[in-house]
This record gives sequence, structure tokens and C-alpha cells, in this order.
Amino acid sequence: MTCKEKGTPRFPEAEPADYSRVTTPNAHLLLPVSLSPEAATPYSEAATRIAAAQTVILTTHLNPDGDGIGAGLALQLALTRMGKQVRFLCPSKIAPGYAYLPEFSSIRVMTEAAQAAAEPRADVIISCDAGDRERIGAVWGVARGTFINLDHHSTNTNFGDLNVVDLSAESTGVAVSRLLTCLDQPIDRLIAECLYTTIVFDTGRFMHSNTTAHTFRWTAALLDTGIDASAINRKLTYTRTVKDLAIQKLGLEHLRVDDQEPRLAGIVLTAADIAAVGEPEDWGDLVEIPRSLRGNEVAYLLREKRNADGTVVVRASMRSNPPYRIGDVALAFGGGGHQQAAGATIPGDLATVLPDLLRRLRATLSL
Ligand SMILES: [Mn+2]
Repeated sequence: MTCKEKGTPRFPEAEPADYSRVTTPNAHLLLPVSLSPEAATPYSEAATRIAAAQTVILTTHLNPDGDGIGAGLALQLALTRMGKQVRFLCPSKIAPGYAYLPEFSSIRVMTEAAQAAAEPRADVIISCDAGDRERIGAVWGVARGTFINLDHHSTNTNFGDLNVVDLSAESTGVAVSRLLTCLDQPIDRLIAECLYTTIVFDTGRFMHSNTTAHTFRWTAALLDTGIDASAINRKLTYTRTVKDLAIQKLGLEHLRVDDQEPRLAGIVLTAADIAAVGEPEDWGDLVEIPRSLRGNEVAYLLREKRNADGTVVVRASMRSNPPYRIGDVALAFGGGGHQQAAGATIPGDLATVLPDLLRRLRATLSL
């Protein structure tokens, strides 16, 4: 199967009744002609495998986010419409705020190796938005034919049988739209709701450095299907519980600007700090607090966590403004992500990890 160079994904006929907006068939923008033959080939190969499959498993990474969930559900809707038997298996619990997404309730959480071993085989498994095999947790253990690794992280380890790792995609949802173009599958309103969620999430509501003219054209094509962007924005953003706000308060209380490098700031939470308020469902965008400081270029959130077996790790989330790159720091600590947004789970307590991490983060600012 080949991707049409100037492929025109079909939009369906205008949705009935509840949407007054006219559907405009400008979805060719969903597969820009700028996609090189080298970049298009993995999509074509993946489309061929998917077209031949009867059963498909979809998955995403641990602590799934709006991109992984939205990309997976968009694929689920399209592949189900194609007549495939589709299952969406998620390696950890999903924040309830995503329940507005179509077919959300069909996602099954699979945390144990025994569950994976008992799961019926699928012809194809497609992993959305996961940079390495550890990120899909127990789901790695399910029996399958072809493993398709669909992602956009520069640190992706190419762990699939087929690796569609599109660094030009702002979200994995953009990669999904390109795959659907290869499959000649139109983007309908429900799929567009899922894809819109991926772009809002991964561009930080069109604020991050990955936001380009393409981002807006692609997103405009989604809006042409009649989705209510504002309603999705509200559902995606205004999700905080009182406890979440208590976590924000905790973050503000533990905010620190680096004493050697004023462009570096972060939040450091010990296991005891977190225990005092209780672990939240979702840590959300706490790292945005130091990031929002005037003059900030590199921001971090460090959370110390004591595991049941007594070992201690530090979970690090890092952000930077271009041209500063914290992706390499995450890699150095065994993590990954993008150059301007990355994370790592680092063995050791804060007293051990913090000095080395801060030294490396300061170093990213001395270009
Ligand atoms: Mn993503």
C-alpha cells in the first residue's frame, strides 16, 4: 500500500443535525506534501500490515496523557469502522478527566504480566506515543504478530517490528492522521475530537516550541469536521479537584530558584512532603509553576518516591525553552522525551540525585 503523495483523505458527508458548521474537505493538509518518501515509507508499511489484520490491539504509555489516549482512541474509531476487532489496553490507570473522549469506557487497564499472558493474540499491536518498550508496562507481554511503534519522540528506541517514529509530528495524533491517510480513512467528527485532544495536549495549548504553521492548518482541518474546540479545551483544562489545588499549593511552597543560575527554577518534593497531602491521581502541569517565572529558561519538578520494596527513586519532569535542551539530561539519567520536554525516573533519594541533576541542568544553560 502506498501513501498518495498528494493524498486527499476523505471527509465524510456533513454530520447531521447537531452541528451547523459545514464540513470542508480540505483534509489534504493532514498529510502535507512535504512528507519525504523516506518519512512516508514506514507509514505505508504500517498501513499494509494494518489493512491485512483482523485483530488489533492498541496501547499507550504508563501514566497516559492526552496524546497517547487521544491517538489510540482515534485509531480505535477508524479501525473499528474498517471492520477490525480492536482492543485498547492501557498499562496504567487513566486520569478520569479524559472520560469525555469517544469510546473512552472501552479502554481496559492492564497492569499485570499474568493479564497480558492471558490476553488473546492479536495480528497487530500499535503502541501510541511510547518512546521505549518499558513505557508500555505489562502490555509488552501480549501475544501478537507485528508490533507497530507509532510515536514522535526523538529518543524513541525503535523497539517495534515496524517503527513509525515521525519527529515532524507535533503529536502522535498527527502521526495517526498520516497513517489514516495511507489507509484511505476519512477523519470524522469523533476521530477529530480525539485528534484535537492530542494537539492541544502536546503543544501545551499551542504554546510549546513544536507549534508551527502546519499545526494550525492541521488543527483547522479538524475544526472543519464540526468539533466544539472550546468545549474540548474546557474539558481538558478545567479538571482540577480540591486535592489537585492542594498539590499546586504544595508546589508553590517548594518552589526554588537556583542560587547559581537564575534562569533555572524548580519544585522539589520529598517523599514526606508528598505523604503529607497524599499522592494525587495526576501530577498534571506542576512543572509549569517554575516555568511561568519571568526569565525562566529551564524548569524541573522532582518527586521523591519510596517504593513498596523500600527502594527510593526520584521522578524528574523537565522543560526548557529553545535553544536550551534538557532531553539529553533525561537520557543521561535513563529517561527520555523531547529536547524541550522530557522526564526520567532516577534511582536514589533526593540527597543523592539532586546535586548531580542540578549541575547538569545548569550546564544546559551555558551554550
Ligand atoms: Mn506525544
